[in-house]
Amino acid sequence: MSRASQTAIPCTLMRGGTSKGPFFLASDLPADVQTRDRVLLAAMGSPDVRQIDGVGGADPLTSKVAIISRSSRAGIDVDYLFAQVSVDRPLVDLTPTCGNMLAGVGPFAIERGLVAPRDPITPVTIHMVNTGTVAVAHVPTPGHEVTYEGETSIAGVPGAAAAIRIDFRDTAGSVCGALLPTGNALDHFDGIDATLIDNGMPMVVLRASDLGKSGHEAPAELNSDEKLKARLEAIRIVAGQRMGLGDVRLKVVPKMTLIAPPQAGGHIMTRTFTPHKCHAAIGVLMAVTVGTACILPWSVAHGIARPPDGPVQRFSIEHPTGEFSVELQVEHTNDGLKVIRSSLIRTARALFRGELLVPASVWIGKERATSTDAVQTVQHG
Ligand code: NQM
Repeated sequence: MSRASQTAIPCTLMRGGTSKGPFFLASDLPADVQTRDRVLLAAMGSPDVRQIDGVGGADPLTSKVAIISRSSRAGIDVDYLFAQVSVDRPLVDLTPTCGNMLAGVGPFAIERGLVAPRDPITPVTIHMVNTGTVAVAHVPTPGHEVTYEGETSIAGVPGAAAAIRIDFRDTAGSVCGALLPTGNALDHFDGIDATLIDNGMPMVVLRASDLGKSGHEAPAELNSDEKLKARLEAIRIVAGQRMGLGDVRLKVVPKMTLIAPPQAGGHIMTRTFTPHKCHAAIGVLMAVTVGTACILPWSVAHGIARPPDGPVQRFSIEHPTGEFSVELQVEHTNDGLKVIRSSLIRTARALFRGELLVPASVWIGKERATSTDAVQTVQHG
């Protein structure tokens, strides 16, 4: 009797913004969470610094998974669950969402038949399961077909592609429950000022100069500075507790950002850690959150950031490979400043469609009697 030694799972490998990873329909993965996470680890080849036995790219930015399903929520098209698969540990972190992988969700949902395409743009309303927040991605679909070709370049990705505008609403307190989880715009750790903030991503914003850095260093230089990384991690662990995130040693939040005065026409310079490695650019919701910190009166960015004026602020965040522009629509309320909408541009591209194979010893698979997707039925016994 034959027994298939691998289970085939329908999958699209996508670049979303400056991240990359497999996109799955939730219905194609195990319903049981532990089995699902074992499957994700096996799919990516984790834990292993090279991820040689899977499709992970041996970097946190390319060890990400998007799990998509049709939403049963009113006014929402699809649910997007993000999984950060650790490269070198048997760990899957569902705490934050990822705004870069989010850029691939709209095209994937349309191409997999979850959302009917319009002409020339299809708005896809996405519930980000990890944080309970909502984004609307405007996907170019001329002639009712997703197009990836276009003229838009984003820092950190060579070439140009079709622009996907993403609007966020209500991102304040996405994980921590409040924009300023400690109630303060400025906290202090061992003589260092910090702003602990969550406008879509829990983050600790620090002045680079307080850590003896210019904020203009190359990521490789910061990544090899073990003393700096140990100091950042010590701050992160205490900050995580204060932000209500509990013991964050195994979590990928809060992320850490060093800020410095801009030097290329932007409004702030950043070096962001995700959280243990310096990002080649900056994450999407990280950019929204850092931009928000920069316009808050009396945050750690006071006197460093040069925010524009007006109710709609186009905030340009400099990072190691260029800049990231975020449009922030702000309102001053009795409780302080409120960001009511943030918008930005990303690009995405489907890179590969097929079946991702995981050892049957990890998951034997299942029959999908009602699904019309191409499936390979695993032979039992
Ligand atoms: O902040 C990096 C990325 C991210 C997260 C990371 C992100 C976001 O650049 O929304 O996109 O935290 O690993 O993809």
